[in-house]
Amino acid sequence: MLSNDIIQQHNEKLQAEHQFKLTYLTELLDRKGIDIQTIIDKIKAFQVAIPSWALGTGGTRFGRFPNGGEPRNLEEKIEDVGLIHQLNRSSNSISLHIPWDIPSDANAIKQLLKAHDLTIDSVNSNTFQDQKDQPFSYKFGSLSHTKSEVRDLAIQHNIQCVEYGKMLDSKVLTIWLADGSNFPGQSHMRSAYQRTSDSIASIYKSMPDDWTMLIEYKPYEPHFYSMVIPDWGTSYSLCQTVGKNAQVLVDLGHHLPNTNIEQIVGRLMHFGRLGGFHFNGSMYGDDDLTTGSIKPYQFFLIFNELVDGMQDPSVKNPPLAWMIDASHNTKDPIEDLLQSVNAILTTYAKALLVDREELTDAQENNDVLRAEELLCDTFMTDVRALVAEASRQAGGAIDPIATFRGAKIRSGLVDKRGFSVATGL
Ligand code: RM4
Ligand code: MN
Ligand code: MN
Repeated sequence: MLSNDIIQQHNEKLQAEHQFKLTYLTELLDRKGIDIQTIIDKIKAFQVAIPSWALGTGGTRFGRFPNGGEPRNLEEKIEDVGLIHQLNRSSNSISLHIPWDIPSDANAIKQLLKAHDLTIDSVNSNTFQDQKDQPFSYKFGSLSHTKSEVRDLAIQHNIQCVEYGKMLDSKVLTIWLADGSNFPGQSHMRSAYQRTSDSIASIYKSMPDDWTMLIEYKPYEPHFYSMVIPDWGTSYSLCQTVGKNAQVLVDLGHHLPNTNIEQIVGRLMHFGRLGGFHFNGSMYGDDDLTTGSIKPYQFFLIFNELVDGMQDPSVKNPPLAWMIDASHNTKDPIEDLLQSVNAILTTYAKALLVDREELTDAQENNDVLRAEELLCDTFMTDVRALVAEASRQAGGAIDPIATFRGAKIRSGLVDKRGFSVATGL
């Protein structure tokens, strides 16, 4: 664990400039009738889960270029997330992928989580790869497979994931299904959907009542002609079929270019079926780049929709599960995650500043320009000092990345762990 003194030492160096920016923002917001501390408190409360599989260097099918010091096991993954949380105070949970993260001693893991002030977020099943000694292959599908023995294997795996989750006090199972087809005629589309729906229903039935099932969608990859769950409509229909504790999960990179994601978010919240979010940045598709790095305005419009839904008492949507789902091919994974969390909080903060009454008024009166300008004005406001202040007040760093670099944390991890490469993709 990082000593808190190091964080404080770095904060002291940055304090004067930080205060200067904060004073300006306090006055700016005050003029608009917004209490800065109310916004800071909301930022402090916003926590984003870190997936265990994002702590190592990601790769493409062409290669992987690790820099060393990657976590070698679940314990070290928890340590890395603990470090991120210590630096930004906004990443208080870790998502697991089974079988990459099977706990060998659940009690010891729970102790470790506690020591790092963390909890387990969701448990994610993996039927997109064959495991060693697996009796049947997922080459032609898992929950949608034509053969019942393969479907049963995949169903049992998901049930097993819930069992691991129970041991560690998780209450969320996330299913991302890689099933699909590569060529026209390969798969009977209606039957594949029906088999998937039946398989998901039997997993759902075995889940405890206080658990949530999140169903993710993705338009292409690993299959390129059709995916069994390609879009939010399919996820939504599966959720409707299985029961009230199933929710749609939106992964930002799982859309074709130019999809209006904010509208999808609005629709799902309206139906009360938006369960969670996987944050990342995307140029073309499932690029898994740093959140907010490519289309920051679109990201703001998505958050604007989320905050609008979260603040509207008529919207009956459950609390959302926030997670980063990114891959770090060229940047240090921890730095990239810190950067992503920062972009998420900054964008959330901006969405909180939108004058909803004024926006509604402009919308109701069809004042297109005023409505758009209102959003633009908020988007252009530099609110980074709010996020820095939220972290500082919570005991974290004013500038988490500068502190991570200044304290030479990565080289310390390389010394300790060597040229290790973490499990993941
Ligand atoms: C998928 C999807 C899932 C993630 C895997 C590793 O594209 O985004 O959420 O679990 O990648
Ligand atoms: Mn995802
Ligand atoms: Mn993905």
